[in-house]
Amino acid sequence: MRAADEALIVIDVQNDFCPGGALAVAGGDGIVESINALMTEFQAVILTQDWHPEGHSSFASSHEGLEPFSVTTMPYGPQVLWPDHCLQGSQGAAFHQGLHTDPAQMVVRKGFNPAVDSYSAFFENDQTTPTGLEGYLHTRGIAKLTMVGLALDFCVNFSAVDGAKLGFAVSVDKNLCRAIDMDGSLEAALENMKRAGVQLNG
Ligand code: VGL
Ligand code: ZN
Repeated sequence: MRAADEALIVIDVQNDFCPGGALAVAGGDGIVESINALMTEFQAVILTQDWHPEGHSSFASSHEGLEPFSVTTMPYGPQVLWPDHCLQGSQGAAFHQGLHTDPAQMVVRKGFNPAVDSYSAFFENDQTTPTGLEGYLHTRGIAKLTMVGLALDFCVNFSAVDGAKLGFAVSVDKNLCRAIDMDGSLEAALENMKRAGVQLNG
């Protein structure tokens, strides 16, 4: 069993990020059993859930004439536009049915602000609006984070980098992640995490 100051953070293991989903990540469902096994080692388990309202500003469908996977400029900076995904309450937003959700003490929902996307478990994409996870972890006395899930180059990357910036010791188990990998995003994310002091395992 890991120490009491360690937490496992399982990022966005939801149907829409698995094969057959609206924003499928290749092999996304292939990590579920290993994540379940890893959960049994941790006293603290936290899940995140991408959770968008209809017409969310990160959806290409909300921007006349713009295609999914193109990049636009939001007031807070560049934003990739995605197919509609993880609609609040939908089957696509539900956790993969094989994922053990009972061991989790906390589920962090993110991306519910219609005007701002939220890749990171800690901050929305404006990089200032907190999700509350930092306070939750601090008040539980947690200092070390292991992150796994989907997608390695987006939500895992942003969560890991923010965690490290906040002073947590963050490691990412790459074997228990899968990437979208568009336009070199995976390579850039790995570099970004290394630079931020995130330990990359696997
Ligand atoms: C994610 C794109 C849009 C992710 C979420 O979980 O990595 N990627 N929303
Ligand atoms: Zn999303």
